[in-house]
Amino acid sequence: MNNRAFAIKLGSLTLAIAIAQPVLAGGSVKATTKYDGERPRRTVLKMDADQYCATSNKKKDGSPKKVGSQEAIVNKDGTVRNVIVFVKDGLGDAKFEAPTEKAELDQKGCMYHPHVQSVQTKQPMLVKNSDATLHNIHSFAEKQKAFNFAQPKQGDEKEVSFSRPEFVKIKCDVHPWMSAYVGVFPHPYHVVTGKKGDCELSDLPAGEYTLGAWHETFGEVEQKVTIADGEAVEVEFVFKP
Ligand SMILES: [Cu+2]
Repeated sequence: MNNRAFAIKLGSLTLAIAIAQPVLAGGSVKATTKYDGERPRRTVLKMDADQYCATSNKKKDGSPKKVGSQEAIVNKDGTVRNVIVFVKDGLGDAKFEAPTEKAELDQKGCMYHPHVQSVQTKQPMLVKNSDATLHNIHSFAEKQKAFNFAQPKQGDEKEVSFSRPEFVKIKCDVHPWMSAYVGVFPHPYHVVTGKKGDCELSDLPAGEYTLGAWHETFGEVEQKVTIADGEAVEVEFVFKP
């Protein structure tokens, strides 16, 4: 090992320790979400208005793939996908630097991917067009300047960001079935439920918090939790019809 390699190794070792410390001290919240009502039916989206879209979603064997509506996906066991779980109150005046890691909003098969995501204020988000058809990305922001631009070509990319906390709806002006949501937060404690309707907030400093759970159709519920150092707390959010 030459001196340079040794110095780098030492440097990264120091960095690893510095990052690991708050993780060890932090607590976590495992959240599950439930919808306490009749399971909504998903409808098949009709994309016939644009022939490219109508034929762009295919199964592995090349046959046409049906795409279901996404505004209310409740699993058989009542758990809910695409819920943003976040710290609503309890962080005091703490300020958090925006992550440089880019969030991504892809337009593929004339759908937004992901349908719901959460970012931090001023975090860059790359908007991509993976389709060989025109999309127009229109944000319906109310607490900040909205964006509205076209991406006519496959491979088009543009970076955007959000300056204020808000749940921002995004729609395509060309394809009315396309919608996405971006939850914007002034801190890093936010996460979206996955296929099983659960998620985990990690590295939370010990403290008392009000947590929120937001869903585009079912609205917002909240609850209070107290987290001790290193503690893993389990919470369940229930949306009422
Ligand atoms: Cu579109």
